[in-house]
Amino acid sequence: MSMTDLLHAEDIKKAVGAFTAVDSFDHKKFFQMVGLKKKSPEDVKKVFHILDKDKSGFIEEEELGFILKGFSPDARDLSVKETKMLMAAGDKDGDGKIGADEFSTLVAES
Ligand SMILES: [Ca+2]
Repeated sequence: MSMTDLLHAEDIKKAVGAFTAVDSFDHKKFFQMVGLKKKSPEDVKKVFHILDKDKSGFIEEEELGFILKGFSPDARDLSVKETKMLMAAGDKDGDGKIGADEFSTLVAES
């Protein structure tokens, strides 16, 4: 399963392209633009599992920094500031990582 099996390549390109400037990342706009917000809960879970590179069941801070690359290999890494802000938004139970349910909530809130 790759990201383009779930989301339109053109939407991914536009969404990644909208946040090329460092510290411009807005996850709510990004999840809308990339088409994730419109996807079924099952598909959102599939996207989560793609982003969970080491298959630990969580998106840890390091993986979160590479989240854009999970959508498009040539995308930039998030800055430390962007990564911390996204973690703060997504990590509802404060364990320092984002689980599948937390990811679904983050997308639903977008
Ligand atoms: Ca992980």
